[in-house]
Amino acid sequence: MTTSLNTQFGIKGHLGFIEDASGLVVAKIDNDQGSASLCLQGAHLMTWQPRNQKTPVVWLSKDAKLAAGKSIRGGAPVCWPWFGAHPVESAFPGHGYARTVPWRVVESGIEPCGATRLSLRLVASDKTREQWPHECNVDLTVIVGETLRMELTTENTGDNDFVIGEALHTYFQIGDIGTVSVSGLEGCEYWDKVGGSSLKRQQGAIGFSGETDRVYINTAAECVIHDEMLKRRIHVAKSGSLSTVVWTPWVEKANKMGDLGQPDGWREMLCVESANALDNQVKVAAGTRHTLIVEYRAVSL
Ligand code: TA6
Repeated sequence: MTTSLNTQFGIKGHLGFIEDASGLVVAKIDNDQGSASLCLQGAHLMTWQPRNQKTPVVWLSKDAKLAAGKSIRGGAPVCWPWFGAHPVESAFPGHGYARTVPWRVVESGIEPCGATRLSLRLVASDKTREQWPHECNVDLTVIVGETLRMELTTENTGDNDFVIGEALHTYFQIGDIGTVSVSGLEGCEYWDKVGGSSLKRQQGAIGFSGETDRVYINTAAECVIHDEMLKRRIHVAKSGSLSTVVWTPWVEKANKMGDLGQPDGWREMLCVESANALDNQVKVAAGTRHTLIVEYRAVSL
């Protein structure tokens, strides 16, 4: 499997494919601007570290395991075609099925700036159609360099409009959750999912002292993670997205989840997710396409 992938899409000095012990295929990207890894199942970017950073920018749990049909803890999970629990079918997987099914490589190349480009398409099946009966193409393009750009495109190739929820549910590596803050969402309304669900408005920058699980709505704003310990800022720019989800599980939920790297791996991660969720779900009219784009940049202080 990887031989044909390397023949067709491999790029010397940029991109190669390996088979993991789990049997899943992983794309390894390594160029003079940065490195990344991406599991073809779920088009799941797992790691990213630009050359100008001593510490990875995208976090992957020490407990992360690759297994067929299972989500991977960390990286940038693709949540699609719904965000959170399915609105009707409680048996359907949380955050949709896209991150646990096969995707196939459709293109690779080198950008004019020298970054590595890789594009994948979700492989529809009887199983996926049981959960999502609409004809569509779902593509993810990642561009790995000094910045990380990801483009998630939904093309409605059917005759009927449909509505999706989606997110690039990215885990960022931080020094310690107690010494970071997030700016950019000041004044935005958000659904606070801790202890029920209530609509609130953000006052000032976001600091963390407990479980935080918020869906900020109606915002296209760029966010910045200010990290005192790692002496850097991480810029989270986006387009085609009107929701931003900010999440840290804190200690109790982290211990229940059990896969964030014991004893306190949860302290070194923070999710800032670019999404279209809740009030911001997207109608994709028949014959049209919608793209959610993120671009991450780490700046040392
Ligand atoms: O985006 C935040 C969130 O919805 C949290 O409520 C938590 O469930 C997190 O996603 C992780 O979800 P997962 O399905 O990946 O375990």
